[in-house]
Amino acid sequence: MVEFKIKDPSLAEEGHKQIEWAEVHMPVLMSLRKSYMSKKPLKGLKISAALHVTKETAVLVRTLKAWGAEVYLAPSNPLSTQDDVAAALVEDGINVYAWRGMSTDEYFWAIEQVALKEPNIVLDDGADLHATLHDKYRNIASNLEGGTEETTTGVIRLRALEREGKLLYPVIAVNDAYTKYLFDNRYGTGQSAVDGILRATNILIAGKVAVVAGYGWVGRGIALRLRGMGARVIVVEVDPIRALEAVMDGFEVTNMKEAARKGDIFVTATGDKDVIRKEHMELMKDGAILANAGHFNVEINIPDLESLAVEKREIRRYVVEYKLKNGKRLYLLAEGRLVNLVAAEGHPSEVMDMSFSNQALSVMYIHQNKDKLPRKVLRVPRELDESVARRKLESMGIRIEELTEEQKKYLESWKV
Ligand code: ARJ
Repeated sequence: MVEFKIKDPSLAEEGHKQIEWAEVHMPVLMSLRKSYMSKKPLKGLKISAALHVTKETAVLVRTLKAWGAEVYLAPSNPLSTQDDVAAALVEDGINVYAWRGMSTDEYFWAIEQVALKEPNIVLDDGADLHATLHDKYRNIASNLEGGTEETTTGVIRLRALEREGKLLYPVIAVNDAYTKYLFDNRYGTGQSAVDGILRATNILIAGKVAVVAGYGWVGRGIALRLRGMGARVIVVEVDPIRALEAVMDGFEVTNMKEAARKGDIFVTATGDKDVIRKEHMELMKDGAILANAGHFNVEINIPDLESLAVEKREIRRYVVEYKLKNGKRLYLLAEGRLVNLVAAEGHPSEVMDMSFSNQALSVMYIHQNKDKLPRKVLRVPRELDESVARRKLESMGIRIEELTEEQKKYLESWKV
């Protein structure tokens, strides 16, 4: 019996078409699915996942099911679920508790549903599921073989758990695989954040002043793509090394107070809270647009925005106009949640292909090495990471060079 709570089961046909479209663009994950399908490496396992319910996530969870697992799926954000995909997954025998526009309480209810299934392995994006297990269901957590974590914010939270000596099972930081952050965080967010801003606003990027807060892999990607479309990009960063890198990459770098006066579009990608707050909002130009690409809706201080506003209305889907006491109008996109997943469809399938191949391989690795892995935050093994890159190149029809025996010897020798 499939358990579910979703928007509308009759959307399944539309969802299946979306999933098929994603499959066409996820050749690595599809080839992995096929390679291991007959062996059923996850047979008898219960897997609970809290991931954005998108067509790409569908390709991942269908792969886990094809490998023999029973899968329970909760969302990773109340506003990112693609309801047609959720319906298709239920039809495919995946237990889904997700619909677009759920409340915060309903969101945590969904997380609890999948936590309470006493899973063997958990997949998470942002660590709300890991945190719930550690906070409320320690018995269930102690019995887990292990878990994975998709994103930077989640890895940071799990490292905090580990530092306090409280991590109850091994977690593979999928985010930290090269074939994840170099592509998903940089080129994935670079494109999908711009996609979200454009679908929400339909503004012209060329000629605008765009302010990007945070020059990690996500911020780098967004700054790069906005510049590519003709924006003059200002980077705001707290880390001196990253700030210097942004300067030498050719961006203007300054603090938020200065940037606030100049920007037409603001995009936060720091992972921290209160990056844009009252004192900045008061300085902004009439018409400034605020968007967030970080995992949580805390980077733009929304209570500050509410307190400054005398009037508020939705002017377009996912665009809320705040009229301030000083007469200026600020526009908040996607309620300050991940603009790429709320106002667009998240990253394109081609990058999720690599991220989710790492997820699938990590799940298999955890199961094969259960009882052997330390209760720590672990990296994706280098061989798996490289195998994803190799399969991706192969799928693109690209050949790479090989070292000769002589070259290998040369690289292994220290002699003059
Ligand atoms: C599922 C997605 C998609 C998508 O890998 C990205 C990451 O690190 C998350 C931060 O919450 C979001 C996740 N992501 C981006 N695009 N997950 N389907 N299409």
